[in-house]
Amino acid sequence: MPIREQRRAKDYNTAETKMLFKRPDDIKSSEITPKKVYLNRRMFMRAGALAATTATTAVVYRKLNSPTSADSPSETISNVDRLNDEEATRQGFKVDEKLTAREHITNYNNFYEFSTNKQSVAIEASGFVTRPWTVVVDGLVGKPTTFDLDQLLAFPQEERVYRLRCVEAWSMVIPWIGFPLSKLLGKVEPTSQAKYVAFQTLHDRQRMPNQVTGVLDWPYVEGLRIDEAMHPLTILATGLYGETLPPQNGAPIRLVVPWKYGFKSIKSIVRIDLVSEQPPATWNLQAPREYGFYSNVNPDVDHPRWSQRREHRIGESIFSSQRTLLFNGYADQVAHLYAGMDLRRFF
Ligand SMILES: Nc1nc2c(c(=O)[nH]1)N[C@H]1C(S)=C(S)[C@@H](COP(=O)(O)O)O[C@H]1N2
Ligand SMILES: [Mo]
Repeated sequence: MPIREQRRAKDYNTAETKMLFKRPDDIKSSEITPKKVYLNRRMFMRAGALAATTATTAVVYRKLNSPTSADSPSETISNVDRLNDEEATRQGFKVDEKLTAREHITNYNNFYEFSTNKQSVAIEASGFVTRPWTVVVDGLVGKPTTFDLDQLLAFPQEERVYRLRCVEAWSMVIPWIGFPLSKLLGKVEPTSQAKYVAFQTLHDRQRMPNQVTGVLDWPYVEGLRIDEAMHPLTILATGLYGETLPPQNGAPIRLVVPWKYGFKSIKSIVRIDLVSEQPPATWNLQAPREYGFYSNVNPDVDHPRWSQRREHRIGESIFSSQRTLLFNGYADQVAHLYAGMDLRRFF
């Protein structure tokens, strides 16, 4: 048996398979990839823009015969609140666009703690153990609290269908499950000095093997202004396609801020601090000229090395692209947060 097959078989045998939740009714089973299906092809190759190595805007695809991606066992999520479509669309909670297939969402990932190769993240992360897990919420709050996973899953879970726009000019449409970050912050009672929220990913070289490299400063950190953090579109995601998050998508809990470039949506969070000053953010520290703290999706602000005017929707024809929208299409909901700010200066 090839070594990778062995490893996957082992991971499946030891992983939890407890059925926690039920799949939402409105997701057709045909859209859901059966568990334990391995893709026999490499899906997409794109120059690693974030890796700061290559900077081509050409999208290059290759088909290979060797299996390069894996799916991981996950649990179904039940008791998911769903708004009626009209209200959900008005609030930006549900975009009326074709969902990206689950196999793409779970096999084309940026998660540098496991690999800088998008097609390898799923395999490298497949044995990632996410129970027990705690998120410490601390800092300028009245009630510092450590939440375990069951407490986080006890927040009423909602479905959100959001666009995800990576700074590398590709995008997806993802049906997340999660809950507003504002609900969590409400529990800890931020003080009036709290102006920003700082987030931290797990730092554990044993469990996140690529943290032995210096490709980024670990742990991965991110931040939001408090009004951004409290915005109803900002969620902590616990699942996608009706099931708990696969490791490669940031299990067991990650941030999703749909009007910002994907790197703001920090994965596998263990710590959230309410702070008074703008907190550090990994890609901003890495290359401040290229990745701003705000990083709102903006087709008019080019990356220094490529245009942000258009994006390739993963799963669509390899030759197709579409216009990128200001605030990733969420301007009606969020533009007011930046009234009076020069969007070119605060990029
Ligand atoms: N901890 C951590 N969070 C991360 C990243 C990462 O490398 N490490 N990559 C970011 C980037 S660049 C993107 S585009 C999204 C990708 O999320 P997805 O793999 O679920 O699509 O995760 C973001 N969150
Ligand atoms: Mo990204």
